[in-house]
Amino acid sequence: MSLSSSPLLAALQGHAGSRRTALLDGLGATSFEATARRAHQLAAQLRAAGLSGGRVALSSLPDRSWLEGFWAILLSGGTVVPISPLHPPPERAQLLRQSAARAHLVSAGLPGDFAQGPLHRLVFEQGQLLHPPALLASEPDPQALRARGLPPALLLFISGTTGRPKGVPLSHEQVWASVDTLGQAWEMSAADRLLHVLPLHHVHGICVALLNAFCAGACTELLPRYEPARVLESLGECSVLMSVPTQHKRLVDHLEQLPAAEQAEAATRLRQLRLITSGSAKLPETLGRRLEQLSGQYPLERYGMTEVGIVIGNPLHGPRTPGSCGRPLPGCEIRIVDESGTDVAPGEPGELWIRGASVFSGYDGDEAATRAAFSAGFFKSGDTAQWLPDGFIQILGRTSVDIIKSGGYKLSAVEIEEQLGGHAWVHDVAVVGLPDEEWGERAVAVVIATAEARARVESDPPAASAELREWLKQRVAGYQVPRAVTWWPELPRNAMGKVQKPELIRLLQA
Ligand code: MLC
Ligand code: AMP
Repeated sequence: MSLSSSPLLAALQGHAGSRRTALLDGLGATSFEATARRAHQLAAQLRAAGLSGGRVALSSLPDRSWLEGFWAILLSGGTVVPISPLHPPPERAQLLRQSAARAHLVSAGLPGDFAQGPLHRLVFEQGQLLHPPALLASEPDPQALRARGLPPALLLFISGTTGRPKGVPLSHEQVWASVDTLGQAWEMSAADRLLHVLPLHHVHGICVALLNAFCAGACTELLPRYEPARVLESLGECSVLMSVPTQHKRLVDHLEQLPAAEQAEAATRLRQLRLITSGSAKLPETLGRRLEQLSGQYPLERYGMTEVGIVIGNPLHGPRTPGSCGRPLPGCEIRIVDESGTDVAPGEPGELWIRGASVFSGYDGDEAATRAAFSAGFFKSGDTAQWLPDGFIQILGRTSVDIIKSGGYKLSAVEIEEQLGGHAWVHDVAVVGLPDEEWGERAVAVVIATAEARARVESDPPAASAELREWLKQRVAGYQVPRAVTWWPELPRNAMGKVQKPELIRLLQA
């Protein structure tokens, strides 16, 4: 496939002639026409700098610059590697190294010292590179690039069951399959305005929300951070709101404590929304009902994964099933199987397997992980699920205790343990997820102090916990820092010496 036959680029270009507002953010309103013009201009500058093809890291605040940079990298034949400003410098550096990005495209909206390091840094604003870059030395041969075909559109990083994040490359067709399926299922159109409240380094914020709205010709209002009062202010003019359950909870909590008159006014705004969706984590039915009470609709819950896009969803029209993430979306094949790979009967738990046009082809440079992730052409999700009546599906949990879903972010217990293991006071550590009303699950670290640190830790355990959390925050994004750190003399282990995490979870909840 070539640039000219990319369905994703065609869809981005679809409304390029329109002067209607495409993006609304702290910088003001930007039309589809201006967004396209800036993206093409920036792409020309990237090509002139020798960046035709290859991986380019992109960092921006959640504003229009993000989409301009994304589109420009695609137009120049490259792969976008979103690197979030939420990641502190050491984590950014690690992701940049692992991605093998050739350059780092950084929005001028970020601080001047952002992305300092060995990588070629290109600062841009309004579709222009601010300092014309020197030609990159290692420009790939254009003919070789053509022969290899179009590289992936996106490279996203996710936490896994090992100590290192996995790279998930998604081709132009895979991204488009995901965006297009949802656009149709949710009838997204130029008449819509999406309130965008999600981070732009994951599938939910990028594909489900931003690209979905933009490619449909809808206007997107981007909020810099999630604040319920600010969300309510914007709702009056919006038709679609997409959130993770933690955000829905914050909104409902906020609304329910407002004085009656204000609450009624806020509920009126919520009721103007034609669509409220929920995903990235299980929506508790009680929360869904509270939101329904206020908004007049039970949120449309859908299920997805970085590796597969969104593949299961409740209907836009007709009854939604609380507690279920819906039915397979058009073009997505779902199986729920037992340990031998045999389909289970409705009501029986099994692992959810997925096949479809939006499913990725394999982890970046990790053949072993790729082989382990597929069976009979299906991607093995690692989620346990069951069929309900009428072809609906219910997600029951994860098959691995080492994956924690906190506020919609996937956290790897092993990654966090390895990080914490680098602190001088930590002799041993186990991280587990506990059920939590606000976060869905909250990560808790149980630490055994080294002999040298024991006296200090025992003299003031809360202070020691705070210090360890603060130390970790310098190394990983705040959302990966366990909500609690507790000090124990030992961890429950089996005869082989392996930490018994289910037992640890039981002890922590006792
Ligand atoms: C923030 N914190 C978290 C956290 N988010 N801790 C645990 N889990 C999280 N998810 C920490 C902060 O670092 C801070 O730590 C404290 O909690 C309070 O922060 P806050 O300011 O209240 O949080 P906020 O910045 O408002 O973030 C909350 C949130 C955010 C819900 C808006 O977590 C979020 O954007 N979640 C969405 C994640 C997402 O998009 N996932 C999609 C993956 S794709 P301290 O120590 O300073 O107190 C996918 C596929 C699919 O899953 O199906 O969609
Ligand atoms: P990520 O790797 O960040 O893309 O997260 C994907 C994971 O989010 C899935 O494997 C599920 O565990 C979880 N998830 C997404 N949507 C839902 C949902 N509606 N209900 C339960 N879990 C969900």
